[in-house]
Amino acid sequence: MENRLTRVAETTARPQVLLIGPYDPHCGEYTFLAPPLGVWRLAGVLESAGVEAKVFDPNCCRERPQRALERELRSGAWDIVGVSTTGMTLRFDLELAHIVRRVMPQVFMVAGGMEATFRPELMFELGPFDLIVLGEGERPLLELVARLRAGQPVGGIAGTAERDKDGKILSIPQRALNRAELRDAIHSTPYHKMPYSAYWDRLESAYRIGALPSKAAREAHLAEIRSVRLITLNYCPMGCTFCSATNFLHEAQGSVASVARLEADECLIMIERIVAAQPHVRTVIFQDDIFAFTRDHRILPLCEGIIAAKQSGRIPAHLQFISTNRIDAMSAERLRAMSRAGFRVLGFGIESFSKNVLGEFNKAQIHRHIEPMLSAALASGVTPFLDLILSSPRATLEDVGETLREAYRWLRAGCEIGMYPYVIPFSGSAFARDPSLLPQTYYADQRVAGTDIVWQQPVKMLPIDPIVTGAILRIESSFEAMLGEIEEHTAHLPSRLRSLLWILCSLPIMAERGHYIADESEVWSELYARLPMLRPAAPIAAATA
Ligand code: B12
Ligand code: SF4
Repeated sequence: MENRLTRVAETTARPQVLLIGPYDPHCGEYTFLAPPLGVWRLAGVLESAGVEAKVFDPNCCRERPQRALERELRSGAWDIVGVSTTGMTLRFDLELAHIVRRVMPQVFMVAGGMEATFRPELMFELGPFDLIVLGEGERPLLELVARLRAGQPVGGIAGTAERDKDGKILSIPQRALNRAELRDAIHSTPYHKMPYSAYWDRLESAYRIGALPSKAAREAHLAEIRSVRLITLNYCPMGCTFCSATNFLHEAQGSVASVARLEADECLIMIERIVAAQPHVRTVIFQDDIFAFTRDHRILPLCEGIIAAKQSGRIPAHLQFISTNRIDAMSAERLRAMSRAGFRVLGFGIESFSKNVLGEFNKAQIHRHIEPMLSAALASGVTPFLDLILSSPRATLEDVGETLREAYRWLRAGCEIGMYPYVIPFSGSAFARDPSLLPQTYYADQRVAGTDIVWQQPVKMLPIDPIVTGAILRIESSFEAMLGEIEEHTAHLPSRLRSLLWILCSLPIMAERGHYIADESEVWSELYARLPMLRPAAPIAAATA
């Protein structure tokens, strides 16, 4: 095969780049999907540099994404096709990559994103790529395009991994974008082109909005659905042991990267741009891994700025906000300011109510802040959204029970909760790199449709204690069976209801082992209260394992 990397590229005055977002055929099922921000930001940056760049979004096509992609490929004279990857979507991302190679055998193909950064060798092994981009794609892509324009060879670019003719992989680090570069990249995001309304339409019909009982409930759902995502931070330095995002920029740089983020006035400029580009937006979601730090000089001026912008009519008074936060960075003063500015939901990566498990996750310091800050948030009219992981490699059954009991308590108090049964060993996380946890890692055979490629991907990290693992797996299979039944009767089940279902399914299994979590009939009533259409069909198979 001709090596497209070392070949001297033909001079291309105006290179055309097609960027494909991560592909999840089950989109909308687990979470609110949205246009893929990473590739849209890259497209914006390329366009600002005079490059023709287009995003292909496989999660939002009118026809089968495979067919739509073929059509897109044949409709342009593409010089570079880039494929975005995440661990969860890799087999689907690869399916699209192989379609690209079949339709355009000569096109220069690049992979980027989370999974490509942490596993460049796997990308070369499973995918038809010429080059892997490590970390932020802006600089490497601009350099690649510059080389194409100048007719120069495309090897040796900082922030890429390439394979030599003997198959050896050479990774060339790049430093993370600095504050000014990050700001310019975020400012280039073409919000006016992003098909948010297509996503909203789909989500609204998935949630059968019109069928909701009261106008207030409908409005609440619409506010959540008609949201636009904004990222103002490059990464989170917290170093949680299960998290890959925290190591993403270090991996690409080969050393510890510096944190960079927008200032309060720059955030306001972006909010105004979003409102101008997507006038029907009801909620802006700050998708930063961590929105407020413990020593944070931005949060109060930003809230003041939002309030002033609302008063002067620069942004709509009804605009709401959601952000993901460190619970140990919250204070009564900050919560009040955020509530006044229109922050309606605050996400907190609590992960566990057990101090032992939090220690294992490298976030023991948040434990003492959970109770007072959740109470304060609820008191100030903000809904906390908690992400929880029921088990950890070293969890005991008592740890699992504590998290389930507390989750139920906080759900009833008004929190929203997203629950996952076990740690997913994402490439790049400290857990996934810990050899002592290899025996706890379970793999699944993954197949790439349309090819005969099969590989084993780590999908679960289960507790060392076999009794805990047994319980967690039984809870999981009971949950899946019940969810299947319930979703036959009703529309998509949002995470707040899924959490109740997890709790319900855990009751008999935990009780068998001497752990009381909650009263079963009471949990059913909570579920009916949130899903009235379920009542006539009850009892859906009892919560037995
Ligand atoms: C926002 C977000 C979401 C949103 C929206 C996603 C979207 N459509 O934009 C929602 C809520 C829908 C979501 C869902 C999920 N997410 Co999410 N999400 C994020 C989050 C917080 C930010 C992503 C983002 O927009 N970053 C900002 C952009 C600018 O960065 P970027 O995408 O990384 O892109 C840059 C580079 O990666 C690179 N790049 C990216 N693609 C490409 C392609 C090419 C060709 C090139 C050259 C470069 C390149 O250049 C870009 C610009 O610098 C990340 C955490 C994080 N910090 O990244 C998790 C994260 C990506 N999500 C994750 C997960 C697990 C999920 C879910 C599976 C959760 C679930 N259990 O349901 C689902 C999967 C949905 C799906 N189909 O992909 C994991 C992925 C882990 C992994 N290693 O694979 C992450 C890393 C969080 C974590 N550490 O656990 N997510
Ligand atoms: S706080 Fe969130 S983003 Fe930061 S390291 Fe922990 S899990 Fe990752």
